[in-house]
Formats: sequence, C-alpha cells, structure tokens
Amino acid sequence: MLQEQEAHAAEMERTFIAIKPDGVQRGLISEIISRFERKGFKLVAIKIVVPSKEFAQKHYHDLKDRPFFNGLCEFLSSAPVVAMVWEGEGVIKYGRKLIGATDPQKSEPGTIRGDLAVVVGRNIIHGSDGPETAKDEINLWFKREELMAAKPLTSEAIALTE
Ligand code: IDP
Ligand code: MG
Repeated sequence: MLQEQEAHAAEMERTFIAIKPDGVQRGLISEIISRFERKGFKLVAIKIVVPSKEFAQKHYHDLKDRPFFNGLCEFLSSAPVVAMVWEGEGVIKYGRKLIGATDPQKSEPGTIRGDLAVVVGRNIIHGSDGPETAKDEINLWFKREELMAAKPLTSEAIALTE
C-alpha cells in the first residue's frame, strides 16, 4: 500500500500549504480549504498542530537574517496551525496565485490575502514557493504515511452493495 502511495506521489505535483494562527483564530479554515478544493486541487494530508519555535525556525530558515524572523517564528509557534498538502497539476505555482502577494496591501482582490488580510505580519496563509521548497516543507511537516493518494475510486469501490 505504501509503495503504491509513493509511486503515485512520484508522478504528482504537491505543495505545502499552512493556515497560520491568525487564519485559524479568525475562523477562515473552511474558507481557505474551499478555495483550493473548488479549484480542483486534491487534499492529500491535513492536521492541526502547534509547532515549537525551533520547528518554526526550521520552516522559515531561509529568512533567518531578516529583521522580522524572530517575531515571525514566535507567531507561527504561538497557537494552532492547519498544515496541509495539496496535489494537482501546477498546484505549486497556482497555489501561490490563489494565495496572492506576500503583502496583503499588494495582493489582488480575489486572492486569499487580497480578500481576507490587511498586513504582511498577519497574512493568514503560507504556501511553498517552488518545487524544492515544496518537497522540503512536505517532508518537514508530514511523515510519508500521513500522505494519501488522491486517486479516484473505482466504480466497484463506490458501489452501494457490499
Ligand atoms: P510568503 O509567505 O509570501 O512566501 P516570505 O517572503 O517567504 O513570503 O515571508 C514569509 C512570511 O514572513 C510572510 O508570509 C509574512 O508573514 C512574513 N513577512 C514577510 N515580510 C515581512 C515584513 O516585511 N514584515 C513582517 N513580516 C513579514
Ligand atoms: Mg515564502
């Protein structure tokens, strides 16, 4: 079964998406999930976690020299985060499009940050910015066995008879 999942994962594009503590506390989980779901992307992993500060520092290691790094890691580790993996053709790049620009003041209306956030330090969502970071972030947040293959069920599998 695990082998089947891995063969599937090898050919499918996946990205890591997280609803940050502000998005969770503002009750935006279903709104955000629904935007990815309606687009046609498949949810292959999801969990709610409070990351440690060390974990947040690992997640944002690329930004360690930026002045906002400490505050950003404090914030990410302050309350529950919804961590997800989404799958689909072009999901890494298009996921970033759905999310909008880093600064919500510059995000277009119609994007998640454009519609739902105001300031850069509270921009409610994270999305991997490329294939390498997607792979690293998925591996950092999830174990292999937590990732489901988003394969359609066969007609036998969904038949009403047993
Ligand atoms: P991204 O989330 O759009 O990929 P990054 O540049 O990777 O943006 O920055 C990671 C996170 O750091 C942002 O989502 C935002 O929450 C925070 N951040 C980025 N720039 C600033 C800033 O100038 N001040 C405060 N926080 C910032
Ligand atoms: Mg980033």
